[in-house]
Amino acid sequence: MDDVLNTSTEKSLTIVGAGLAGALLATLLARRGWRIDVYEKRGDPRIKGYEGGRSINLALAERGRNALRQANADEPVMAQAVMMRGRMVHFLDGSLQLQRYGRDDSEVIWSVHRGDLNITLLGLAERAGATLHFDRRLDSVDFDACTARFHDDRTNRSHETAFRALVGADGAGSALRAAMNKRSDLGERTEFLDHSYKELEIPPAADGGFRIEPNALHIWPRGVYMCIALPNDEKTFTVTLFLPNEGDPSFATLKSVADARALFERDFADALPLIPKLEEDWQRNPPGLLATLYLDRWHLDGRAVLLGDAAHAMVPFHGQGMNCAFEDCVALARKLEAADSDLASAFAAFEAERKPNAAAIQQMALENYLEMRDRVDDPDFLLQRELERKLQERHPDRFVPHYTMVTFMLIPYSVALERSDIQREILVRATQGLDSLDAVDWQAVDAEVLARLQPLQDVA
Ligand code: FAD
Ligand code: 8RB
Repeated sequence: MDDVLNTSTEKSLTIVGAGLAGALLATLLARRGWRIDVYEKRGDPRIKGYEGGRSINLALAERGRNALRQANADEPVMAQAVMMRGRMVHFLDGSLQLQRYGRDDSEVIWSVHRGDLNITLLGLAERAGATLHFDRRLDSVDFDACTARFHDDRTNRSHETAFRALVGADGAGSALRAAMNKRSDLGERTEFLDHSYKELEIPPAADGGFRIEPNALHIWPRGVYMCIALPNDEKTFTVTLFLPNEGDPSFATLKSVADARALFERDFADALPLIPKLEEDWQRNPPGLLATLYLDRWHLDGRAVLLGDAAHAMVPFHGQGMNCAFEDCVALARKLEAADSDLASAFAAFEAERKPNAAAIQQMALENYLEMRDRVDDPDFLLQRELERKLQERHPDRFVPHYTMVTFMLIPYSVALERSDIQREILVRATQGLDSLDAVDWQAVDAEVLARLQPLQDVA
């Protein structure tokens, strides 16, 4: 055995997965005096370079930044982040429209490089005192003996380790979840979306600059499908095409790269000349699957708990998977502090707090796909957005736009969902049959806001 823990009450935990949540949680807990071991199946990205080496970026929003601040990670991460002020909508005729996410540049999201972010967090975790074990893939768990077996895929050797409790931060395909399920049914259910995605790249311009507006999240909404592009600090953009699996056009009908090129010529004409390696990019990977993972239970008494994608993988359309995983880390660290040494009650309290919120953002992520691909160029939708802004001005403490509650505030996702549903009803009713805000019945709308939306207090 690699090492043996001699007490069962010591503040110690074994984290599986040194991805985004695993590295952040290790930092938060090690700083509070916990003995933390982290096991990661891949090699150390600080030595080998991040897997794949391609620029894959993520949108970081306020929930994620708030968690990073608690680990003193916000500053190093923000140093390389690219600001995205809003959606840059690319219409079929080539015209553009920037739809701001917030009121001003204090309400923006940030594009960050996944590899750099992970490397920053690993450095902080180590400096805080956590021990990182790379090339250690969780293989099996003996929950009676409290030992876990890890495999080194390079040497093909196994290593057994004793643990007090395991935290599963090992992503959507979690091996810990599989081990827990064997022991006791977690009520797992995966719902695949009938759409998948392909990643493509826009390289820098000839002069080394960005080829399109850097400070935006670009969207090419095309009804049933769409493309998006996020900027990287090395002046590239990662483009993602989201497309149905079946029907026309779909991944099933795009049988060759020539078919893919033809689709881009027809539907994404302004993007096509920006993607010189369309063919190579297209052929590199099969389409990526998109799914929502639901579990009835996230923990096995005081011996194991899941968080992040391992507990609640979601579709990407709200850009909140990482942000939510980071929020999980803060919540779990708090519950562990509060419950002192009683891990079972800390895990139970964590699950009780986070499960409804995870379910809420999972639902909102599914809903935002329709908005992004089909609504952002719709006159009714744009009028509702205009009214949303007006009502925010009229009732700043009560009427807060949906996107703002999810992206720029720390209120529970479940509260954001509940209030968004009410607000959508108000917006739809008040603009029904109108093509401008001139004829809005302000008295009626104001009365409905006052009656149905209590003042909102942010937890921040
Ligand atoms: P991960 O970051 O996936 O980390 C899991 C870690 O566990 C990995 O390091 C993995 O190697 C390791 N591991 C796996 N199995 C084992 C094992 N058996 N033993 C040991 N280690 C193991 N979210 C956003 O908020 N905004 C975005 O814009 C955004 N964009 C995304 C773009 C893409 C292309 C993808 C795929 C996801 C995106 N997400 C985004 C979602 C986000 O990446 C995830 O929600 C987030 O990474 C979850 O963190 P995690 O730590 O739970 O899992
Ligand atoms: N996973 C994002 C948003 C919301 C943007 C808006 C949407 C790509 C895979 Cl699809 C998507 C958003 O409403 O205007 N904020 O951040 C990130 C998104 O996709 C990421 C890059 C992505 N995630 C598998 C692919």
